[in-house]
Amino acid sequence: MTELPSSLLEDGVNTDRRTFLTRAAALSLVIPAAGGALAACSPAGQQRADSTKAGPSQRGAAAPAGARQPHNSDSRLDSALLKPEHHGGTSATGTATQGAQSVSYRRWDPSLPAAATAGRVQLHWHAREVPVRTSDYDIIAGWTFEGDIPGPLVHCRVGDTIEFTLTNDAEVPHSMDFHAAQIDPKQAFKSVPKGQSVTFTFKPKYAGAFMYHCGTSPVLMHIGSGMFGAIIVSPRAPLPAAKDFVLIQNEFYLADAVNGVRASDYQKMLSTLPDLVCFNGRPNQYVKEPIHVKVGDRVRFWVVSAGPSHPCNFHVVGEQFDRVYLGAPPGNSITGVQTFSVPPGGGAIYELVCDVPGEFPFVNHGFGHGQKGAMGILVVDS
Ligand SMILES: [Cu+2]
Repeated sequence: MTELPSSLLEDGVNTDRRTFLTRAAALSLVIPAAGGALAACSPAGQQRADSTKAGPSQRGAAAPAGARQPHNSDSRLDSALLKPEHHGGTSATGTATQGAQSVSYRRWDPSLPAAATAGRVQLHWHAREVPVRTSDYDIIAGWTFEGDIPGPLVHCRVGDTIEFTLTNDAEVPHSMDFHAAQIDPKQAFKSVPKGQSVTFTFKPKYAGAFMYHCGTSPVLMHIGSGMFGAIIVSPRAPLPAAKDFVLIQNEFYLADAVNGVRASDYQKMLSTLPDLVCFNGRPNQYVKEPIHVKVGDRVRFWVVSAGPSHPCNFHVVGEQFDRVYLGAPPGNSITGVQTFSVPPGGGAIYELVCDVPGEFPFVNHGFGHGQKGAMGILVVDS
């Protein structure tokens, strides 16, 4: 077993890479869970648990005069979740905490699926509030597209027609904002209440790795609770053959567990000090189950930082990027890159050629965030 470079180790101790990373993840996860068990027995914990029963009329109550009001393109549907009496300002709404114990862990496949070939992509997604298991330790009260965090991966080509419908199954109003679209946001990205739908069509003008997210105000709360994903737009002329992977970084800001579920906490989101930072919604998932390629492969990472607030300073230990596309590929590239940052709400494409076998950690080189789960391992088999 190869060793983790000393720069990634505690005090330079020779610790097995995966053991160390897994242990580091466990330390940050187990302790809050224990705190949550205590909170669940306390009056405060009880109040939080009971708050999931609040009805729509309570959530829609008017704010006191003079209170700062969030708003978006349809401010009548803003989520009134910021007041402590409404779910403690957390994502523990509606069905987000129901049936949590039966939710199993699933590795999020980072492989880029083949692009749609018909020139037309029809998507009908549902906004759903459901528990999502992100590790052995945590079940998160998720606000989701299609029941997972991140939402479904979309792969199309420049000029394809994307016909999109969002139906809201959830208690809270939700919406969809595709960064790959050029469209009137007031119409297309409007919030829809439970049981209603919004439909719009667009043609991606540029290739790239684009974020999508719920745009309902406060956007911080909706992205932070899990409503984000990626649409990968390939150029019409194919890029060089490669093993293509998608990494979507996000932060989780979590309250202590109540009945085994951790809700996303809006006040913590405002502090911008996350509990977890993940690639594809699960901390350290590609440390536990690495990505495998072969010597000689060209590897292309399509990286999106969903935030809601932090960049991804993407780096592969023991490698250099032959090319980083800052904008639409195949143009806009720089060569010989060690680390390059993706801003929250942005995307970039990283290419490397695997010249030698080995285990190559890919990390957020902002290690305060890498250590919270934004790490994985690329195994290059001979
Ligand atoms: Cu939403």
